[in-house]
Amino acid sequence: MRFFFLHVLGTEICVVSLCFLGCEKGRRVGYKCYLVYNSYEDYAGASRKCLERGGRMAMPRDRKEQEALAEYVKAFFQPGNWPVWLGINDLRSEGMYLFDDGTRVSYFQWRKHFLSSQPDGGRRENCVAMSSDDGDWWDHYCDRTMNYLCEHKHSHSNAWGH
Ligand SMILES: [Ca+2]
Repeated sequence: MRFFFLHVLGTEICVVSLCFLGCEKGRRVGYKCYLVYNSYEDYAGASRKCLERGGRMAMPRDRKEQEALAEYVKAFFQPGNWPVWLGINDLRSEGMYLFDDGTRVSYFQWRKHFLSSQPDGGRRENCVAMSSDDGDWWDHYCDRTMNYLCEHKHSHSNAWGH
């Protein structure tokens, strides 16, 4: 009975803050929580779905966030290897990568390999996905559909940012 009460209380907190969902199921890193959505969307659809759920697309801003996100995604999909949308694109200007909120990307985790270094899609591929096995980034056609990552504010923090 006590457990049930706590569960109901948690649900009420979730409704008020619009952020608890990510932290109950996903991976907390600092002020934010990453959450995999295991359904197929193109980039624009993934962006819309994250906003509808009170979050936004995942935007790993530094090495610490990138490494935590990569570890979470690998554990979620293993032993498979799947691309997962991040909130990063160069739609506005080729080669200038912006997060989905319009801020500049300064930390990158492009795949570097002698056979296929990324990004390699030029003006054709302008949206970025993480591969689930190693966390490396690849540019893709934005209308490709794949699983996606949202980030949610940790409970009780009102603002995005560090
Ligand atoms: Ca591009």
